[in-house]
Amino acid sequence: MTITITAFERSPDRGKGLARDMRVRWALEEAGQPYGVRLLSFKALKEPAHLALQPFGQIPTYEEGDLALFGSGAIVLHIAERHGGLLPEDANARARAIAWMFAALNTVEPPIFDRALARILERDEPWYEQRLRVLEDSIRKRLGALSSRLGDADWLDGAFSAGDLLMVTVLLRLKGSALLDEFPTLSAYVARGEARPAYKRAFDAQLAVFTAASPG
Ligand code: GTB
Repeated sequence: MTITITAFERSPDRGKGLARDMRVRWALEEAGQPYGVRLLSFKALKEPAHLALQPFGQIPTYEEGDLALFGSGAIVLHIAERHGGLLPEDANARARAIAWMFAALNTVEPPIFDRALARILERDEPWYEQRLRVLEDSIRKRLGALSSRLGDADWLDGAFSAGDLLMVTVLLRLKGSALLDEFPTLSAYVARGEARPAYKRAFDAQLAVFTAASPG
């Protein structure tokens, strides 16, 4: 059955792969599943046809036959459960990989995403610097703990899993920032993720959308 996902027609990140369709594209590439992409304008996101698929009017969504899903974590979990390569066979190892998926989205991503939003939306507020410090301290705590746990392993729990896939996409938002540079173990972890052929295919596919929308 054909898989169709949605993505921004014109991503504000200009093809850096930071929007959340990237993690779905990467999961599909790891699973070896072909997919189509429906590109949406910001206006189309809030129209009834898309709201029926994604109640909050966001990308990404996932359609396959009768199934429609929203929420990048739920979509990646679905892909990982249906296809090989993203979750271990052993039941306990599988549960631990899923725990890392939740940790990426619930524990590590929130302060990183809030910092990104603050840098865009709150820069002119009188309390901006103070808020940034609070957010960066909280990111530092998460990165410190994650870095200690990863140690000198390649991946968070044995073989590469959907937990690593989500964690790397979350950390990528800090790529090139002094914050990530403070944790060389994590910079190297992110680089290992980016070096995976499936990551590269997914990245190139989302970049091609931006390039086609902005020729020259
Ligand atoms: N919980 C949902 C999920 O995981 O799928 C959240 C989805 C979400 O945040 N979607 C964003 C969206 O559709 C795009 S990814 N926003 C439009 C809207 O809410 O109207 C977040 C995002 C947006 C832009 C950049 N960027 O430009 O760098 C990065 C990430």
